[in-house]
Amino acid sequence: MQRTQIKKYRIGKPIPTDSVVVDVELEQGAIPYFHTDEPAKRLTFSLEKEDRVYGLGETIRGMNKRGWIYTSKNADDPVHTEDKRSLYASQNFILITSDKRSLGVYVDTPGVVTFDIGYTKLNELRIDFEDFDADLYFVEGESPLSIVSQFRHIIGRSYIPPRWAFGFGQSRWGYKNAEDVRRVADQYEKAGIPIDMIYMDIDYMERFKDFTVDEKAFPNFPSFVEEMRGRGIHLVPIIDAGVKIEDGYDVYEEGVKGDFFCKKENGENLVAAVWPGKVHFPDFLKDSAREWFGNKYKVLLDQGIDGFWNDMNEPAIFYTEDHLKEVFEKIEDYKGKNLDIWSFFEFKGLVGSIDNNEEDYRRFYHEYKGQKIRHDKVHNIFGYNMTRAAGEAFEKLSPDKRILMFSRSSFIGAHRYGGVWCGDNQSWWSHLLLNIQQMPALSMCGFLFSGADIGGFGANTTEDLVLRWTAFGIFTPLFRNHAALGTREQEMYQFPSKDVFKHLVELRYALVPYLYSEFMKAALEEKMLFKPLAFEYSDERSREIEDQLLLGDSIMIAPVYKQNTTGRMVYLPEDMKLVRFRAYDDYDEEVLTKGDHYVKADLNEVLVFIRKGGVLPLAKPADRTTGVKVENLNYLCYEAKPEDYKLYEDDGESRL
Ligand code: MIG
Repeated sequence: MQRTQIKKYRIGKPIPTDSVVVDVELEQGAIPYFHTDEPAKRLTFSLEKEDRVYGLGETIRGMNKRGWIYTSKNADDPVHTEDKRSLYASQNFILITSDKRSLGVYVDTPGVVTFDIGYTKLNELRIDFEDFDADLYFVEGESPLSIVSQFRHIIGRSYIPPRWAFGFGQSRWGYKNAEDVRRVADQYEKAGIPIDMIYMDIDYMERFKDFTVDEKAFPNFPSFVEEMRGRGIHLVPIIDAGVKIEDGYDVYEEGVKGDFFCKKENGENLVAAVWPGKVHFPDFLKDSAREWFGNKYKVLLDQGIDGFWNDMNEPAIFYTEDHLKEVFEKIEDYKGKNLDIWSFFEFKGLVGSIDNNEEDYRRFYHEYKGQKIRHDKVHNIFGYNMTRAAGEAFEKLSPDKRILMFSRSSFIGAHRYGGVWCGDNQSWWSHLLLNIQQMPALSMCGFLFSGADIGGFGANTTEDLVLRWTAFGIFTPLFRNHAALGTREQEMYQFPSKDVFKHLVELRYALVPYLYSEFMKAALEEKMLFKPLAFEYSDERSREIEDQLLLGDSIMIAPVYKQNTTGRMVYLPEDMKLVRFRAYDDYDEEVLTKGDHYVKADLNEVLVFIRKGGVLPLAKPADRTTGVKVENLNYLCYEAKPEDYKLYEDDGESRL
């Protein structure tokens, strides 16, 4: 542990989060670097003009977080616009850096924290607390990368998925039965587009009950799972946080009997409503409940399932029984009255704010580490502990084989048990850019196995957006096309350019040896997988590049994220070799000099830049990742030899 230059300070009496797994001695004395304003529950840091601030994991806006205000308060909000302050995650790690200094700060508290990074005052970083209780970790180091790696060391090793999870996955909310799923597989096979996974959204369940399968829609489920496995396809079902209240439903009955659900002040189980109708929430913070819920995944593991995605775990609440009652009572008051404008707005707000209502998060309690704690105080670690429930259980239920797991809601610590997807984005070009910008911040916080819904989840997409998004998605570990119920169908085979999609996905499969190697190095050596240019190049221009990424040690990528363009400006911090791919075996190469270039990239082309000394191994693609071999690789090099590349290899499924 002593290789770290980490200092830990404490304010107040923080509720532990278990996000840090290495013992760091507590320092006494005043908090360094920041000015502490106890009555205001605020820490202040003066930013110099040159300082850039990175981090916060999955959130809105650019890579350099300066100039906005972000609140860690996990939210089920499907409209990820620039004006928002919170998304589904709380990943409270930031890095302040300039030529003169670099400092990492981790704010460890499950409570609400606001990072005002030059919002109120351009040159001030304020960290505001709802409760002034937190462990603060200050990480010094000579470079951003060394700071991140020290930080990653104290939060423990990132989750490692099975190698097949690096394949392509198709998803859509609305596949209703086995026939729908078969059709997806058939169409991908017909189009010759590789695929490893088909995701099952809430409709596979019997009336949205966790750990059930609708018998009518999926008769003899285990044999269907086997049938799909026979075709080389993994089915990946969704699990929601709420457990349906229904007599005779074993999960509900066990939960009541075992005292595993979240309770109201009066000791009764909270009644909320989500997709299943009325539900109780498992108290994932309570050890016994976490263990119980985790073991439930066995029901599906036993039927041949080996991957899951955890949803609605902020938790999202459509309404609570108690709040709904109050709303109806208040509505009675309005009835028959001549509403003035203000009462009208009040009335409208009453009904309009029923879901994910602030008050509701104060209506229930957890039993956490032997204490009764109101939900809002630990809200941000709820989803984390759902994923932890699964992750801890998988170690016992599947001691030999890795299980695919990723979650919507997260907090640092959850990165040890699963990855994340970036929630309900929209089919907007701006969200393709957002996806690019989220990746390095996720790497900083340990969430290596991550990605966003390719093509966009909400709203109707367009073919060119799906193409461009796929051309970026082939580089993200989680590579999944997913869309919302009611939106335009966006499976690749829905579009005329099936061949282009085929070439893109084949290129992904050709990249699997590289992606898997770099991913594993990032996990095992506590490195970043995606890096902003400025983390490796010290020139001024690199600091302002917000739409290019370093991926692993060999390459830089520059995705096209604007509509109606046939190329883009690319900044090269040093000479690099451009490889313009039309297919894994059809590309041209050209050395470009340091500086700005307008680089052509049509809808069927992908730009990869090999760095000096970089080696990019390419495999022969296959229909499934299992067919992608590491023998006879084609090595693309720039001022390097194939032998210079350290390929990481293992069986892709044993636990490490
Ligand atoms: O209220 O399960 O983010 O991926 O398709 C919506 C249905 C619930 C939200 C997830 C999305 C999923 C959807 N879910």
